[in-house]
Amino acid sequence: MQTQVGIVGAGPAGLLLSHLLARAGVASVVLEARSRDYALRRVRAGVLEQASVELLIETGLGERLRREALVHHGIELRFGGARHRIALTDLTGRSIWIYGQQEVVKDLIAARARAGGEIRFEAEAMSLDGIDSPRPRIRYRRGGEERELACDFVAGCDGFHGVAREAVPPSALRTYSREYPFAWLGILAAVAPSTDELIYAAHERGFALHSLRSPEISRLYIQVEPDADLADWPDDRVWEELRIRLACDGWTLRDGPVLEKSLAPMRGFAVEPMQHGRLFLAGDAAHIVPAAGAKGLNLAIHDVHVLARALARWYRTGSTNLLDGYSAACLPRVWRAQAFSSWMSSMLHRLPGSDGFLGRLQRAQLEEVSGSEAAARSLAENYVGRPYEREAGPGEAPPR
Ligand code: FAS
Ligand code: PHB
Repeated sequence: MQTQVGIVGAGPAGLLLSHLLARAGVASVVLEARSRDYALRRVRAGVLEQASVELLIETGLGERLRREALVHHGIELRFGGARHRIALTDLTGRSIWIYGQQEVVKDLIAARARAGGEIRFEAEAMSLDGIDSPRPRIRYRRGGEERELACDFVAGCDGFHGVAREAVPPSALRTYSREYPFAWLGILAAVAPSTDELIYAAHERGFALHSLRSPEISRLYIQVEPDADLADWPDDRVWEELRIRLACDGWTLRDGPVLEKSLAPMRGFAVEPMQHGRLFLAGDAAHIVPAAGAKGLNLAIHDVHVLARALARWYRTGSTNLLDGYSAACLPRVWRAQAFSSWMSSMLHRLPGSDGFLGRLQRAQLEEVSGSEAAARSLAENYVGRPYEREAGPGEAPPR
């Protein structure tokens, strides 16, 4: 089988890349190891930066997002039993949108289907060959058969545990990683959220986050040990821990049936460069950030925005300048998100030393960001995300 761009992974990165390429008249085939049902049901991100939403709306993916997403203009930091609002929009003029990653994936799969796009589910990529040649090939297994997809370029959008990154000779990649000494236990619950804005709580028993998906569905997280076992966390224990860590006067946490429960290790990871020969890595295949900054999905969207424009330029003009500059165009945003997510994680989580000197530093940091407009604005600017560096392409809106 052949195509122009072979895409490994039907997560938000791979699907959005296929969509953006199709809009530029570039053909692609997406290979996804898991089933369509799995891709549609996997619960992950929930916060979209303004630039992510603008790109989705601008490229024809806004119909349901506009109708169902919740626009938020602030978040709350909760510590010492008190509430501290960070007025995101007042401080930056920009907002965030609450719209589940599942919904983004659902919209993308529907849009690809409407456009006759090719997504092959239950097609696991086994290896990439010839990524240093003008005609790389993806060997994959589907229906018990070995098959091959030949293409001009390969986009590795197969997440942290994918095969694409492994195809790059280790000598050609620098890897940066950091394991955080905690994990997140997340639940999706069929109960109306007990808050109108996200609550990030720092508590002596550990971090907690009250997020949401809709007026009927809540999404909540607690910090647990890196080696925690879900079997030790029955629903009522999770709710009890959430009640304690989110407690403050005049506020009550509503609980309800738990629809989904999962554990996520927290790590920081990045590779440089994000490309090798005709292989380009995007999203979690190239970088992982701890979830406290709500940046992972947003970085994936920015990566494929840059990559789609670079590939479209190559097919239109033969110029490789944007392709050659792909990593340089993505890495500053990646490292800014790493720094912000690390800072949020260190300020809000219970860490070794939080009973001592470090704990006092964490509290001073929380008081600084809640008491100083300049510090609050810095948090807000990073949280809502900066506008994209953009050039006006044919038929595109002028730069913001
Ligand atoms: P993904 O991992 O989503 O997709 C990769 C796809 O590749 C998968 O479907 C996989 O099955 C497929 N694949 C893997 N190997 C393959 C192979 N060999 N062949 C074919 N297919 C293969 N980010 C935010 O911005 N905001 C948040 O609020 C947020 N919350 C999060 C909460 C949790 C608990 C977690 C774990 C992450 C969160 N993130 C958040 C980050 C998350 O959204 C990721 O950044 C996002 O899923 C990245 O998307 P992709 O790069 O497309 O990778
Ligand atoms: C979520 O809604 O899943 C979510 C929100 C904010 C985060 C992480 C996850 O920082």
